Amino acid sequence: MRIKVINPNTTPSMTETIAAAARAVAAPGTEILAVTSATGPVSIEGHYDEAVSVIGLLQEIHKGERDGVDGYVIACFGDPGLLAAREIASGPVLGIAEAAMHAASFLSTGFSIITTLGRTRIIAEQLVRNYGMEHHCRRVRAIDLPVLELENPQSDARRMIVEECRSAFEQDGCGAIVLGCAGMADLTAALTKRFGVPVIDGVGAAVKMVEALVGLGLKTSKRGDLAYPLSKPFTGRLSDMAIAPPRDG
Ligand code: 2AL
Repeated sequence: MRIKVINPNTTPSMTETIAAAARAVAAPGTEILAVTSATGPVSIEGHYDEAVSVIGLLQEIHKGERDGVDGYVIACFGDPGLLAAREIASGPVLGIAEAAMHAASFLSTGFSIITTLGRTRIIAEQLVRNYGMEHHCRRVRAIDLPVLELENPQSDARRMIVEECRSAFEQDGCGAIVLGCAGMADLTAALTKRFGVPVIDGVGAAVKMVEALVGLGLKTSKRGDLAYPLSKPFTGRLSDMAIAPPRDG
């Protein structure tokens, strides 16, 4: 099967981190197509970044549908554009935040999330509520570091994440850690070994869950609000994103 993993920010080095995490867990018969959005912010750190990033993300889903991709992963912890992506995809589309939180809820009675900036912490708290995870998530924590600092070998990101994990175990009573940024995917193995608890990277979790759903023969429901968008003209710069009318027969 072919799973398209989309980094909705425009930083190719982060896509490499994401691709490595996806390929490390993919089954032998799974091909990972890892792509970087062609348009949008270099990192996604707020509502505005998310909103603008969704256009590039949806363009990649459109391409994926033309290429016959089996399923998708949105590799940004805000899960930007998740429901819009599901409207235009036939196969499953999973966000890394929802995949990681669901995985963590299977493995512990309470998890803490460690994300980048204070403002993305607030967005992650909203996701916790949207996904009905209030009873599973003990706390969302931030290291107060911009997303692209995770890509900077000179930054103190690793040490800060290790310290934040330690505080989470001491103060939150959590049994698992969810890494709250796609750019943290390469830390999973080292943190798991260091702390001896499940440390969940959403990229890997989402790839395995898409594999499972596709393996079960399941697709995105086209009944109700996830039905394909209505055909209508789009005007202005995004006119090519209009949905073509269904063909007869
Ligand atoms: C992210 C992420 O995963 N990629 C990005 O650009 N911003 N999310 C985050 N919470 O830091």
